[in-house]
Amino acid sequence: MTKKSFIFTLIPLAVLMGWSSQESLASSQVPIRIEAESGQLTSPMEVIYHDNVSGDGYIMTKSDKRGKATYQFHIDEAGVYKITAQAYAASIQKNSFYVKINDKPRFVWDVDEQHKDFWYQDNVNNRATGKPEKPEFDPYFFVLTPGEHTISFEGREAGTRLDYFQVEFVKPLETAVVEITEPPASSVRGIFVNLITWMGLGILGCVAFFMIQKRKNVNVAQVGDDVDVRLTHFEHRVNDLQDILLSIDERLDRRLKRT
Ligand SMILES: [Ca+2]
Ligand SMILES: [Ca+2]
Repeated sequence: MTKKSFIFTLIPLAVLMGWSSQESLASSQVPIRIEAESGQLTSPMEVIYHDNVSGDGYIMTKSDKRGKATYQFHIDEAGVYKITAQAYAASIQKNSFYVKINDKPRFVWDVDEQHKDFWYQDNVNNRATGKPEKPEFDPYFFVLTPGEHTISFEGREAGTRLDYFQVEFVKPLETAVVEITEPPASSVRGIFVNLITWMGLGILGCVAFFMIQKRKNVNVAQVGDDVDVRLTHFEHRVNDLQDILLSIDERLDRRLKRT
């Protein structure tokens, strides 16, 4: 793997691991705000018009795991981004969407159910291996390159409402690469700890190897001793048998002489 590909492998990995560094937005980076009702909708995701929401409309699906709203947006600068959204969760059974960014696998966004029954702006999270009340990645950070991008909100729990969302710049990609690929000073200590750990394991391995070899030698000696003992017993029995045969022979001789 080349250094470059290694770096670009690390970036999404770090993002998936929930890299959670928070920095203020650069002044040149204005969040891209998109009204939910402006998307390309697939039924039963639908627009509900209401005076008290942004743009006088929001979206929701009336059937679980059905319907979709898709949006395109343009990014000028490569970087790490997140999404904030104005959403409404009526209950814990009505507080989630599937979110899909470009061609990445879709993930579950759990709207904070603690703020149910009123509109609430929060970071879009990614439940992943977490729980609805404690998503694994919150906020969910991801990398975008300059150009056109697609995001879709798919129906998961009917009744979950989305008024608008914002794609927000977090930090430049170069900064993320440097931070991810250049270990901080504290990591040097980690390297030494790992080195000592591996040396310790190596020593333990050598000790275990020599103990096994020694045990093998002991086993050979024990087998040898055992063979010697058995040979001795065998010799004794042969001698006994020989004595018996000689005894029989003598008796026969004596009998024959009598006859
Ligand atoms: Ca839920
Ligand atoms: Ca709206």
